[in-house]
Amino acid sequence: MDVWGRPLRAAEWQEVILRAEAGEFDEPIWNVDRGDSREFDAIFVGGGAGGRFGSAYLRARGGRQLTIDRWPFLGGSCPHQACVPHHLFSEAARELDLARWLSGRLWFGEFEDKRASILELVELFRSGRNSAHSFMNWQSKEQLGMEYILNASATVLDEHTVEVAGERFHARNLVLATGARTEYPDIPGIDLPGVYDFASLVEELDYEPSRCVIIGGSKVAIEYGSFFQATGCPTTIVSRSPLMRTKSLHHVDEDLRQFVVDGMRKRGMTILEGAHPVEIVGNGRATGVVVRLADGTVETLPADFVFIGTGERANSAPFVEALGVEVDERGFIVVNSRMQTSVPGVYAIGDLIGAPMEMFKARKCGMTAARNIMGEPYEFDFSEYPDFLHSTYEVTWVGLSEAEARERYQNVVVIQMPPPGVDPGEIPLPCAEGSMLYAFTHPELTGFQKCVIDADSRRIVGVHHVGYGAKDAFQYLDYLIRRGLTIDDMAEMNELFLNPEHFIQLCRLRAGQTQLTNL
Ligand code: KPC
Ligand code: COM
Repeated sequence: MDVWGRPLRAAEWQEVILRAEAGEFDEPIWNVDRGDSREFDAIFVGGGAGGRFGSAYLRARGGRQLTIDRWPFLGGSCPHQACVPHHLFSEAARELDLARWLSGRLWFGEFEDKRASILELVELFRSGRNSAHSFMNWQSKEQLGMEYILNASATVLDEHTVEVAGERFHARNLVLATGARTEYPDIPGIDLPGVYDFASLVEELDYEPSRCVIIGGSKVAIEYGSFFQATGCPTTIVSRSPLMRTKSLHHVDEDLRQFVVDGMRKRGMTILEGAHPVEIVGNGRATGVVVRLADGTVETLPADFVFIGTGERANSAPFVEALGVEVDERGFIVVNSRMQTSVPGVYAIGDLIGAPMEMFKARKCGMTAARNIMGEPYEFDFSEYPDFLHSTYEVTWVGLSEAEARERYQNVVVIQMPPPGVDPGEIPLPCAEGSMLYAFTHPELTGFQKCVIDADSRRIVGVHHVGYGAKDAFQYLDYLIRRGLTIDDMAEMNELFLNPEHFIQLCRLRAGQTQLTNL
């Protein structure tokens, strides 16, 4: 199907994508300017967030790109299997949490967890996701002027040549952007029906789970587990390391961690830390997971639904084979700060180069590759970044944890809510829009926040938040902290009361001090 020069409306795209997904046609969707004889500056293999943003940026810089994706849409796993469903499920978890705690009070009905269905929400997502897909195609074509080939796999032949449906395309550079997938642990029974990861969950779930065991303690494990539990599906997390204390999550403050993990337990989840999965048992479908607990005893946890949250590995094998690009032990492609691989002219971006598997990194890697390809030396260092996850809360943090700050600075001051030593059940703080109903009914559920300050320089070195509505602020706090934000700058900001993080006003209460003290 050739769409070049033919504007398609979003609704028409939806139709095309639905038909392609239903297997009604398997030819490529060609959006290539056959009349343009210029060489491509880059071919992006993979049109997810990294490939799409890199392509758009390169095009905006006056370059010529070609983006190829095996799916019939651009945007990749984000709108299809990853970020978008995760946020839908996390919002549901948060709504369900409120409905449970306030069951039978105010205008809330008696909470019936039979009405909260994992399957129904998965189906809601599955039937609605195409609207995001079609928008990606429309925007990329009509507004961003990108050239692309969809619904077709690309075979890399050498560092300048890619083959699609028997046709060869040449470019000055290649940008590899094929992402990652769940790494399944090697344990017996892992192939049984009833074992899912975040991708197969949205593609394949066809029954209502009634008891869940999650293997692994990643962000995905915490986020999906909190959702399953909130629907009334009793959920157990089996994790080797303590939750949120893994190498892949840095700068997690211990008090924040405890608030989050205690909160999950308070909502009925079982969290087995230091536990190892031994085997998934079942006949026809999983019926349980055998685990070795921290104390060495072996137990079978019943489950008709097993969810893998152990982390991801790269989709890099074809590139190793075709180009010999250097990879690390999990198959992630090794790049420098310009996204250049070990093979000249070949770049790699996004999840394919490893953690963090976050949107800002994917998109900015794409931009970084594009700028370098277009002749502008540009580096991207993503060793420090604002981070977040969901339980039934939004959990956000940036900068140093309190413990890290104390190792680095002699004179650390902490501003915290609830203040240390105050029983969270005794004061309804922090509270703000999003937690007001808890503040007046369940004060201990309102959240947690901490601001860490180097008292000598007066600079804010870390901020940590559990609650609702503050995530957005952390994008800007990251920027400000990099530029030396102090407690005095914070005291001058104009808060929009009741602001979800109380950092501005709490800093103002102390900023008058020459010698800063805790609050
Ligand atoms: C609702 C309520 O109790 C006021 S919240 C005041 C928080 S702060 O300004 O951060 O001390
Ligand atoms: C967002 C996908 S769902 S992308 O980053 O805009 O390509």
